[in-house]
Amino acid sequence: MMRVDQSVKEAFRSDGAILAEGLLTELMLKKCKDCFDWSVTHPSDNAAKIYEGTADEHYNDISNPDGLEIYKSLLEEAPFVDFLTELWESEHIWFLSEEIFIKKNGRAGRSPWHQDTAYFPYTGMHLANCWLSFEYLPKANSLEIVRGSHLGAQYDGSSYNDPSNPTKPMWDVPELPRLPDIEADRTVDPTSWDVLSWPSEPGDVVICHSGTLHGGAPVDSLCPTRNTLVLRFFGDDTTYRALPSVKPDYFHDIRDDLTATSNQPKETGLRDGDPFRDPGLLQLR
Ligand SMILES: O=C(O)CCC(=O)C(=O)O
Repeated sequence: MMRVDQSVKEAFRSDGAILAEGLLTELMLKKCKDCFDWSVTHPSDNAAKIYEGTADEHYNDISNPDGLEIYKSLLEEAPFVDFLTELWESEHIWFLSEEIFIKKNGRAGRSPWHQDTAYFPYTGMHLANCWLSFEYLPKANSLEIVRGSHLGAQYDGSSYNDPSNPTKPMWDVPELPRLPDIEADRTVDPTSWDVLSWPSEPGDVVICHSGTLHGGAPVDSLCPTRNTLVLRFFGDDTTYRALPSVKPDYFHDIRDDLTATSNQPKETGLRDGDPFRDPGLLQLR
């Protein structure tokens, strides 16, 4: 396994993203692919075509309750838990859920810039998306991350339903500022945002803090297909932060998927600032 030295820990803490090169052996990558294929052939109620009917249409599924045992077996063998334990120096590690993205035919454009912490009711330093694809991805087709953005403002989410309006607010409440139009800014000045991204080989894993502004990863004629598995984890330094109580303009309410993410403190017992814990979530360490 790649060594998690101080510079890697520091890079994750301050930049909010690292590339774990070669984290997965060929065998482990195959096991990840088997899980991914299971997800493709067993769509959950959350499965959706994002931007359906547009040139940017692509497939997504998240948090399949029937997949928990399958992903649990993978995570007991795969190096993610060991890696994150060292990266965060966290005593405990939990799994939040899996997500898959399929972009194909060289057509689907960018995933909009967003922070996952606008969709999930938690915050803290120990949040990670392990983002891995089963194809070689040039830098131009890889996930992009605004350096250090997990330490900055919490924006509203993207409603993810209009590719021509990527900052369309999901909650539209005064306490959450609308997402900045990062692509418009970059069109005017490509250096306006400090963006990290890496080309990646199968077996490499982009690990980003779930609160970073991240997006991009389009497919095009040079890189026509991307099959991506995202595994989300959290550690000790994670606290509950209630989402707005209004209904989101989003294709489903992620709070419905996870018992701990209910926004009803009287049901979960969780209040803002409480450690984000729930017996229903899979503890891996
Ligand atoms: O792969 C993508 O297109 C988006 C990934 C993403 O937003 C995430 O991992 O949270």
